[in-house]
Amino acid sequence: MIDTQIQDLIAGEQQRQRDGLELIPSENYVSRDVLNALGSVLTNKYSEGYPGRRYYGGQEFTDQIEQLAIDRAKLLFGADHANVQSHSGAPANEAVYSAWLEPGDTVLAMDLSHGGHLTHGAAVTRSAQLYNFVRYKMKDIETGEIDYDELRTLALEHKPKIILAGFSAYPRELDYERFAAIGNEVGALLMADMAHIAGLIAGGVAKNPLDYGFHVITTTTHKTLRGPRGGTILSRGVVGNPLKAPEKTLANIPTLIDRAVFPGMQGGPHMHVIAAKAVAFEEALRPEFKEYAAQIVKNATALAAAMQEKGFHLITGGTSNHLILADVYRSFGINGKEVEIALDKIGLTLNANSTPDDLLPRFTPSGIRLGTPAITTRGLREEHMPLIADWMKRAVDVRTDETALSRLREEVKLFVQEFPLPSDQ
Ligand code: DSN
Repeated sequence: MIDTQIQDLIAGEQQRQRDGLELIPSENYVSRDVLNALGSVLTNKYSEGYPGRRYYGGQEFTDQIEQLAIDRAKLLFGADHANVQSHSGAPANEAVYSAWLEPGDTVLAMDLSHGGHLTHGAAVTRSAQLYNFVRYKMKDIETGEIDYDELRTLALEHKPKIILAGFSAYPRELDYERFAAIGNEVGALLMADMAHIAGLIAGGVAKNPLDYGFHVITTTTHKTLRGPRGGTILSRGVVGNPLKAPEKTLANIPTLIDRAVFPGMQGGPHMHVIAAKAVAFEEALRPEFKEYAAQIVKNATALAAAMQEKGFHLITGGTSNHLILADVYRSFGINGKEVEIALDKIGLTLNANSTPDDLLPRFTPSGIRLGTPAITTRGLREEHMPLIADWMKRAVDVRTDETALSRLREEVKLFVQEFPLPSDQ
């Protein structure tokens, strides 16, 4: 590389990834094949439209690549249709809103501090200016059970056009049948944002909302699914010609979504990313991905138990998926940002996170959020989880002592050398 400034910074990030343990639950380490597709000449190509229906010439190979990505995504999630052009999770959610809603329509979605996502109607988003978001919550944060009675009452009162299940900070499984029964009662489109758990669904260790009557699922491809940074929208319905506007019916959802993505929101698809998605979908179809997904959950369960032994108070009392939320303010009287900073110094990366109805400010909230997808990719197993919980607690205890933190950092660095990144293997 001639641009040594950028080369050195990339090398620095690579070394940071090697020397630490990535505990942010939405991150992962991709394979060398995914990286190769991302760094390919496909980045040079414009391909507006969809396979077989493009506005530019020279699509002999790109058509085949996008069709492979579509076919593999459909197979992986048992969907009738896949749109693999969505640039990421936030635009995927916006595309579904714009495919189905008129301005002013209502969406019933999970409250942000109870685990929902910014794009599920936070006031700062563009969607919240266009549509009316009503929020449901957990009934009991000690168990994580959603208040389904409240959800039904809200649905009957507000008649939402979309009921949205899904989250970015919720450690339990949802009862999709309850959602579907309520959605069908009020005639709402059932949408699940499964960005966090897509890999668990693909690996057969989490329920697939499409099996329970949901119409649409949105996802990112870079979290548990272990692909490139990007989005995908899966749906049930009849796949029509995306160049012609269909009637707004549930059956036409696939075509409505395709039109909402292009030409509704996006221009040329990022074909190098679509190729990398195809690679990741193929990897996720392999039998060993099932073992990977199961190990993510085993590791999270073991880490949650080990953290509880060290005095961390866990929201919902534990985890059923890849993700753990701890109330460190309640546990140790310090905010999540202080813990995030102390752990960063020893090479454990996670993020401060609001707890349900948190009284502390969003930037210095009461909680931390962590998970096991990336460390599982690296080869860590249940027996290593007590070590991580121990480092976490020791870093909290010595958080103002830079020398003690440096010693812990050396311990972490030595340990991780046994677990190379997939791109180094
Ligand atoms: N930023 C992602 C996460 O960390 O959950 C969601 O968009």
